[in-house]
Amino acid sequence: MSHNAESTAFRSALEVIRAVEPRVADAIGAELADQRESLKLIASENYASPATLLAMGNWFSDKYAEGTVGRRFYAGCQNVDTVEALAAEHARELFGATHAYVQPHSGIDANLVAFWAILADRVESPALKKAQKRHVNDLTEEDWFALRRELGDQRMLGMSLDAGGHLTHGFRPNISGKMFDQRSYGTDPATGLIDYDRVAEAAREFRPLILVAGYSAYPRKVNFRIMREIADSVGATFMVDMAHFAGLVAGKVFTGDFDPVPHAHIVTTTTHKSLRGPRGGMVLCGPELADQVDRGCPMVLGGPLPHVMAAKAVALAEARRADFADYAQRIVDNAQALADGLLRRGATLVTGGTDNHLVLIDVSGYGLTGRQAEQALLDSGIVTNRNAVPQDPNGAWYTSGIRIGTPALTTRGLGAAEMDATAELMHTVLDRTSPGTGPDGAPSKAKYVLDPAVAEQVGKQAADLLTPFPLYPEVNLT
Ligand code: DSN
Repeated sequence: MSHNAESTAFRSALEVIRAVEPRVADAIGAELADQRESLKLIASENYASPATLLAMGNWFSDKYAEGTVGRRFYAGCQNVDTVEALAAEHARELFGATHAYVQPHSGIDANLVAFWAILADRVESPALKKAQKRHVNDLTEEDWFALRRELGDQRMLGMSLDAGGHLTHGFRPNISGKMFDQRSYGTDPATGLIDYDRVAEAAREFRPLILVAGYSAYPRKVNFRIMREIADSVGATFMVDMAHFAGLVAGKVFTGDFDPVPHAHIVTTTTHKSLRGPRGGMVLCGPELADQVDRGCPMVLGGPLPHVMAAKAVALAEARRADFADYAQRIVDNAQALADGLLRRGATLVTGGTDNHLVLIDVSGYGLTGRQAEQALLDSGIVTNRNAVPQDPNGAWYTSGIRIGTPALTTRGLGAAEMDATAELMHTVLDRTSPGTGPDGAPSKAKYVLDPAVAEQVGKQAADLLTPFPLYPEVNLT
């Protein structure tokens, strides 16, 4: 049987891997099979192109390249320079940014780079100035205490976790929660929307060094022009984490007040969510912060991953093509079709709908916790994740919400009709699931009851829905 280039590439790669550790080759093949069969609604996941995936599996992985393009701490980085410069150029052009730093390994890393750049730029710290000029051995214990004192009580204002903010915006389980004195802004309890007057009030009271905008579970656009005005009014640096919606910015669905790049002092992102690139992070900024951002490695990052930067260059080149704008628009159209379908069937949605790539269902309307709903949906072949809703009575572990998103299914080619069918399947499962009890008969937030015949039937329908939209149709491993 003759194969196209993609099939040949992946088949050959698996053959080479199988000769060394067949279980790894099997797991890679199984992962493709599982992804092909799942109705994947995880809002932060996507499917990178074969070109992007292949750009990561090569000898760039062998290279150390601390430093920046043309200024490395290792010899022989000329080819790494080529791919890093290309990725940065594509990022600048795509987002209209002055400076792009493409080394961060993840979103957390990108945020750490940004936090440190802002601290180093903004905080009047004689100890920091000294520490940056002198060798560590020349610093006294008193210098170190001063450094911690001077940097240690800086303030950050970000979106609260239950309103859809992210852990890395100053919350306890993340280092940012130890670095900063953090306060949160929530959403209006009646509408679920950001109340910009309340954000301005919180900023006036708290006087943060950094105002952070960005979310992982807020289903609406954010007006970054207003947020910048708020930041300016209190002298804060305005940072946007666009990890979730970078693809919508790249595809020019979010423009004007809703495009963070012209409004923020610094923008961070991951590259693997709606942007559909390899797993990684990135920072965009103006000239004021560029020097500090470029010190990300070794300040907070380990050695750059040149193979991932190569893949970032490929994915960003793809995102600059005209068809990416069409893809980005379809992500939002699909999310709205899914939201409408759920609403019509009686579901409660946080904010009553969506204008981005994600929908947050308040499953307490079905009498369930997020944990029960997530598992019942998974039993039925629908992959989602549970998420807190604003003022969630069930906390961050059990939650009362299910977050769903459309970047992945849109990549497969599903459209509005399939979103309505998906809404029907989800509603059927949620409607037919009831809370279970623990071994002692007491109500449980984790146990649930769902007739296995319903789960099986929905699973079959979910699989049928995917059949006309094969994942990676260009890759045949058999
Ligand atoms: N884990 C990502 C998400 O699912 O939103 C964000 O870090």
